[in-house]
Parts: sequence; C-alpha cells; structure tokens
Amino acid sequence: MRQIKIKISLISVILTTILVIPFISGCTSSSTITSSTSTTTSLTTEVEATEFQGVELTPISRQNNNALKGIQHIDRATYKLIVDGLVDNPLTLTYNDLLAYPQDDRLMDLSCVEGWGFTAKWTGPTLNSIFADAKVKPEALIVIFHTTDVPEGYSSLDLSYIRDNDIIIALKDNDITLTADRGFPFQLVAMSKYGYKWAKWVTRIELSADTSFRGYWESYGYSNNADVGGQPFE
Ligand SMILES: Nc1nc2c(c(=O)[nH]1)N[C@H]1C(S)=C(S)[C@@H](COP(=O)(O)O)O[C@H]1N2
Ligand SMILES: [Mo]
Repeated sequence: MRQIKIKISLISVILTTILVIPFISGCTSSSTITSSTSTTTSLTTEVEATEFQGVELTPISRQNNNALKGIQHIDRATYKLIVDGLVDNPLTLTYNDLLAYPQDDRLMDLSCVEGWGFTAKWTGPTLNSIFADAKVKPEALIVIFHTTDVPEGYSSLDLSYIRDNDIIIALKDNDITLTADRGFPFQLVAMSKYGYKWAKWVTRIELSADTSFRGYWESYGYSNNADVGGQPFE
C-alpha cells in the first residue's frame, strides 16, 4: 500500500512536470518572439519610395555609384559633423543632431558628368537651418565640404547658391537611410550641379571667403560652377 502511494505521487510529479514545463517555456519563447519582432520592425519600417510628386523614381538598385577612393565606412555612433570657419558659433553635430533638424523632401536628378544620371526623392535638413545655428559671418562667400576620402576639401559651392536654392543634405534616398556606398551619413543635394558637387561622406563643412579654393575634381579642370548642361571643363 505504501509502495502504491509513493508510485502515485511519483506519477503526479512526473505528470505535473510534463504539463507545466512546456507552458513555462512556451511563455518564455513567446516573449522572445515579441521582443525580436519589435527589433525587426524598427529595422524594416523603411519602405523604398517608387514615386514622388507624380514622378517615377529610379530604384536604388539602378542608381549608379561613384567613389574616387572606394566606399567610405563611417560609424553612426561616433560620427561628428564639424561646421566651422567663418562662423560665430562652431558646431559639432552627431548623426542624431542631424535627424533632429526638420527634414525636407526634394525631387531631384543627379547627373554625373560621365553621362549617366537618375531621379530620386531626397530627404534631410537644409543647410540654411544648420548655418543659422552656426551663425555664419557676413564675410563668408563659399562653403567647402571636407570628406573622409578628401579631408583637405573635396568640393565647394557658393554660399549664395546654397542660400537661394535652400539646398539640403540628404540622410535618405527614396525614403531609405543612406548606406555606406550611397554616402552615409549624407549626400549633398547640389540641385542643377553635376554629380561631382554632390559630396558624400562629409565630416566637415567650412565657411570660407577664399573664392580661389578648388576642390578635387575642380583642380583637375572640371568646372567650378558645374551647372548641368554647361561646360564640364574650364
Ligand atoms: N566624397 C565623395 N563624394 C562624391 C564622390 C566621391 O568620389 N567622393 N563622387 C561624386 C560623383 S563624381 C558623383 S557622380 C556622385 C555620385 O553619387 P552616387 O554615388 O550617390 O550616385 O557622388 C559624388 N560625390
Ligand atoms: Mo560624377
């Protein structure tokens, strides 16, 4: 009789174990699924735009690429954009600082001087909003873009051109955050200027009065004005 009682309680322990353990592990795995789902969601919410303002966009997969020293890899967590030179308030901006500015959209063609081009939706802060924070001095005439591949000054544009056209720096292309090959953290959207003015991988924006400055391509004779349709060489 005693033996039977022990056997019954043993059976009930085994049964309880069989019934309860899958329930506990089921809970555990379902909460794991929930958290991994939310992580996945935050990475996949970006959907590439195919059309903007009634115009069909060039898919990113068909957008050509140009990099004179290969793709530059910039780390989002440690990235800093310096805005200095002829300013009263030099800035050091993180990637999150750039995201915190109002983000404007532009429908714009990038036309490489080599003959290819594409149409995209570009999104990011205006340089005017950043320059307002930097308090640009009245003496400033040009804006020099320093990049990781040409730190001494990749290219430049007139400050009046940037102001009058409300030029943006694009953090997104067709609603997708730029990848390294596309110029992460941003590409300058140099409206109506040849592609070589569309600086990628920018780490420093310098306000200057030195109108004799010539960027990388410009020093090889490419037009400093770089108007699309105009003379590519000076
Ligand atoms: N820092 C940097 N920016 C750059 C270049 C480069 O080599 N280095 N290439 C330029 C050229 S020639 C063109 S046509 C465009 C191409 O931009 P995409 O790669 O987004 O198409 O980037 C421009 N910006
Ligand atoms: Mo180009």
